[in-house]
Amino acid sequence: MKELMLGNKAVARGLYEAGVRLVSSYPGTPSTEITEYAAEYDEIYAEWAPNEKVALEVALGAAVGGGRAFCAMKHVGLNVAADPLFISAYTGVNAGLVIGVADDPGMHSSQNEQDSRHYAIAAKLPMLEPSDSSECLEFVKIAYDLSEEFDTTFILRTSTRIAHSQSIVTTNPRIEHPIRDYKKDPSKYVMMPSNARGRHVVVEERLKALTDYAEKSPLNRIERGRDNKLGVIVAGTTYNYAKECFGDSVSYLKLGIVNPLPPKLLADFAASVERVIVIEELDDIIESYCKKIGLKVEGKNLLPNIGEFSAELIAERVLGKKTEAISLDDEIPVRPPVLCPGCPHRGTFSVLKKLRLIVSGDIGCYTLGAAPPLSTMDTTFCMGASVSALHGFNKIRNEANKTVAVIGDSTFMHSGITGLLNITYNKGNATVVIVDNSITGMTGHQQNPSTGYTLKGEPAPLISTEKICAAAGVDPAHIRVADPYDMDALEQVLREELAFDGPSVVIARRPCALLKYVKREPALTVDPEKCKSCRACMSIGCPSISFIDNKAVIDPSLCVGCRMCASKCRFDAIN
Ligand SMILES: Cc1ncc(C[n+]2csc(CCOP(=O)(O)OP(=O)(O)O)c2C)c(N)n1
Repeated sequence: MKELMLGNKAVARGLYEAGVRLVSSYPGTPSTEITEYAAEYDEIYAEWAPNEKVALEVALGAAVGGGRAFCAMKHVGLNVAADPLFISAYTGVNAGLVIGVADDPGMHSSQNEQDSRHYAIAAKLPMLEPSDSSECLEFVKIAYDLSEEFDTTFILRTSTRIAHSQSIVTTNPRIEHPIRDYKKDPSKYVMMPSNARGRHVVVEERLKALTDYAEKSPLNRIERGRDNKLGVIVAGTTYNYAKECFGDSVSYLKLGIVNPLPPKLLADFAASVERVIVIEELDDIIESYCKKIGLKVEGKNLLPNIGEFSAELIAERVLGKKTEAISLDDEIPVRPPVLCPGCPHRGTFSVLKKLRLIVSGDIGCYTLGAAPPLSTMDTTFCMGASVSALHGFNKIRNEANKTVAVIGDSTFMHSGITGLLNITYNKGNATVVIVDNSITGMTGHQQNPSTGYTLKGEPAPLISTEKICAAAGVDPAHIRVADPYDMDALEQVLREELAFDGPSVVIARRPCALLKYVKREPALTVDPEKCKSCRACMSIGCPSISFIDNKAVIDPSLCVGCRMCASKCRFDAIN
């Protein structure tokens, strides 16, 4: 059957057709929907793990146990999963294991621009890169067969454009693969020096065999152009951009296998055209490899290693052609991301701002507390870092009564717990604010260990954040829960815990206003007679409040009646 399909959905369809039995992932844009779509198939056991390292270890265990397994993550997730990633190259798999990693050139929703191909090279693992949804589906199936043939983890690299664009795919029935035999084999699966030495040899030999495969694989193909003046080497998104820019006027070497690269194929292609340009987003990996093997190619002398490409960019940089950008009649106002109306994080950040605290931030919806008018975040590094970095900051500056860490419920489960252990163990003095909106909000409402539901929507044991904090060594008297809508009460609790000389946790708990079960209250209105135009209501940065004719106005289509603005109004004008 033919179907128009999102890249991420096509990857999930590929998992289904390839007979995958287990998917374990941690969400991260733009990879999240792969796992959500995979969970819709009854034949696939799918789960959210608390972080990417756990997810990959679960998938590796399943593959070694004999069932085809998969694990999805965004590029920075691969940093978290790097330890099992590298080791899986040594152990090999048994049943097929594929890791889907989605890069985000242009940083549509990421804290950095990172080229995951470096990981494939460093871990000596094969990596495939599809150019559209159809290839997403097909490459997944091929990856499983090759994973079993070469006994290795495969990485499927996508990017935002591939993950979140739609194109036609042809679907086929699922092919079941019986659970493979598991044989105890410590020399292969117990990675200690004496065994690992032998396995390193296997890794190197396998890489050579994969290179031979890449030389003749149909995943790497040449499309001949009208003449032999220009040849471009492309992979993933850049194939589409180059096609749109050059049509059939140039020759293409389209690489579906981006690691290992095929030296002979590259050399033959380069020899068949007068000029070769490598068109690759982010780093100059293919270009450097070509140069290393003595080929004369161009690439980053013309094209940037920052941001996303487009057909227009390539036309401009390679052909010197300026393309008129399509302009719309209306001017579209800039819409920076903001906390939603009714977001409980708004109450927390209003209080933190009032207390003028130094805030060690983290990654989630609450990172938007850094944006004006709240502007209440000093640092944001990576998931979990708020807690550990605060400990370091406090050890140096000794100002624990002026500093807090802010971390979401999912992020706390992901990697905040170990930071808290570190504080208590090392006799730190720090106040950690867990902004618990009972969901993984940032990536679109995924369940996590603290929400009481699994990925498949089944009830699950509700892991108590309070008990984890207590088990991590925080005195239960200093694990406090407050409602962020009640800003006065939250302020009081925070003041008390900041004054305490020792580790403390404040859980600002209220479910995300967008959760289906959260009742929306009637929209509030402003009495223009009572409004004194003091703009105190604007200080919380709610997008449903604006000023018209110097009076506050509330947009009833946005307001959820949370009353946080009303509690800021000294003139009782909002009701
Ligand atoms: C290592 C890593 N994995 C995944 C992500 C994607 N991501 C960003 S924030 C976040 C979790 C946010 O959930 P939570 O901590 O509950 O805060 P909320 O967004 O609900 O406020 C995720 C999964 C990331 N940035 N880094």
